[in-house]
Amino acid sequence: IYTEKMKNQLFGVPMNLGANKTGIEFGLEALWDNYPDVFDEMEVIEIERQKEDFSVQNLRYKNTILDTCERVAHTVNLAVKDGYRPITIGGDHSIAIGTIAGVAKEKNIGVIWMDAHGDMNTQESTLTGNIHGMPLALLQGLGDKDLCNCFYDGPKIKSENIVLFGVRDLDEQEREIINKSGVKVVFYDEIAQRGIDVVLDEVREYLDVDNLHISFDIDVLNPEYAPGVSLPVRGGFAPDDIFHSFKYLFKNYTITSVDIVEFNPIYDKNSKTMEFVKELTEYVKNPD
Ligand code: 5AB
Ligand code: MN
Ligand code: MN
Ligand code: MN
Repeated sequence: IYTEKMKNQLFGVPMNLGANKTGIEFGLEALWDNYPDVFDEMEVIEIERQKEDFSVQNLRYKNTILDTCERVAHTVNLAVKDGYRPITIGGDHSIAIGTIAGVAKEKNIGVIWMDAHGDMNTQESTLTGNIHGMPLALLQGLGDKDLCNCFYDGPKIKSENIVLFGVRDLDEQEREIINKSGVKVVFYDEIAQRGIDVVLDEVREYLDVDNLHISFDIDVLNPEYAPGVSLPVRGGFAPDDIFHSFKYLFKNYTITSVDIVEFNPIYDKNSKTMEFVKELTEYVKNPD
């Protein structure tokens, strides 16, 4: 399709407040230091700490995350309007509240959320209070009203246009929210059993949109290949599966925008994860 002809614009958001575990905030610097040629023209959207309201329950650092996501949405939105494909490197997954709002204001998009987790908690269901476990719910209008109304009021994505891909760890109440929402869930086990090509073809048939946003959480990989994440879950993809899937998606959709999130260099081993992030970013910048 036309995806290849789009110019890219690379953004970095060193957010870690959605995850409440140290390390993710150092990911961008590590990438920049090690691969200046790949990450050099990245525009960094800084975190500006806001006064938090500690009477608000289960939404840790809500005000700072909301402020950051508003600015991320604005910046990403301008890039889309100018005809670019924004590629946003995290940072924890809360930043997708901003990236997707920024794209969805201009374009009717589907979303493939590649993640070991569901990221569909609300402030009522969460066991941790960490907002990086909530962005996919918020983007559908489920959960905290202020966060739901980031950048513009109302839901950003229709539930029927969302596929959760590679999941292998859901919280109990989160599972109920997911089932009620109607989001399509493709568990990693099913992909392993039935084969990735069969499943990708089914996703293609199900997700009947032209424009697709890929929100990629590195923990969807098997931690053997990508130990550099905050919340590893056993099992999961090998890097080849991911490149194969990206190729398929780039061939079958117009990829409007991509997030690559949750790289935590503190837990990396032999730079495996960092190298993977570099290679995936290179692929997205120059898909074949
Ligand atoms: B990630 C957990 N479900 O809500 C929660 O890494 C984990 O962006 C969320 O996928 C994982 O805190 C968030 C236990
Ligand atoms: Mn995630
Ligand atoms: Mn995850
Ligand atoms: Mn194939």
